Amino acid sequence: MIIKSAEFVKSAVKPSQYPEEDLPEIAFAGRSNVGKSSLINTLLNRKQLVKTGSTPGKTQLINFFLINDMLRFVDIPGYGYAKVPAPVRKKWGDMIETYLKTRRTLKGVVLIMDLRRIPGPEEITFMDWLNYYNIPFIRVLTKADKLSKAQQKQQQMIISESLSTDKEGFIVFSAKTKTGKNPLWDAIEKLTLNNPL
Ligand SMILES: Nc1nc2c(ncn2[C@@H]2O[C@H](COP(=O)(O)OP(=O)(O)O)[C@@H](O)[C@H]2O)c(=O)[nH]1
Ligand SMILES: [Mg+2]
Repeated sequence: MIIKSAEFVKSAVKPSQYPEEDLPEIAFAGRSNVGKSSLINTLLNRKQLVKTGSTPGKTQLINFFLINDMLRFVDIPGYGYAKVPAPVRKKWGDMIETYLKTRRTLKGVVLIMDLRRIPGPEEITFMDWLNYYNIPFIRVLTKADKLSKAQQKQQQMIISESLSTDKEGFIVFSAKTKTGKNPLWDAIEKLTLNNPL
């Protein structure tokens, strides 16, 4: 995909604040600090369209970005942040689940995990939601540059076993080396182009 334009549109916590359902959307999810903002910036050839490396504030919002006037990226706030009190977690869960289950223009989710880490209950629960609502998703394992090629293969195997999935069912990614950028765009385009509104 050649990026001609990419801009922040708006933030939302509830459906009345979402943009109109007039364009296909791809949402990005992952636990805090996994590298979600860096991944989105890499896809869009931007350094800081989405702010990276910041501690999440109290207000967790769903952020909408418009790409080439034809597609929206939706940045879902990170989960699994330690020290978040249960009521805040519940509010987060409700906000995300509402988006996932009501958004008719949502074509798929990019679920970002750390290649060095075995997925935990947050990731499992999230995939359960996606399966339950019949939302296609792309599994990405990021920060690949932190491991050797051999370690990458090894981790991919361990993670696929822990999720009982095919070990080819992942896109290995790095925001640093841009590994996986083209395969990820291909997968995103497949979800959006094969499923017009
Ligand atoms: N080495 C390396 N560091 C990364 C990568 N992606 C993100 N990071 C770093 O991980 C930290 C969190 O990244 P960020 O994109 O803000 O994560 P987010 O909280 O999931 O949005 C930052 O310090 C990034 O520079 C990557 O692919 N490789
Ligand atoms: Mg972020």
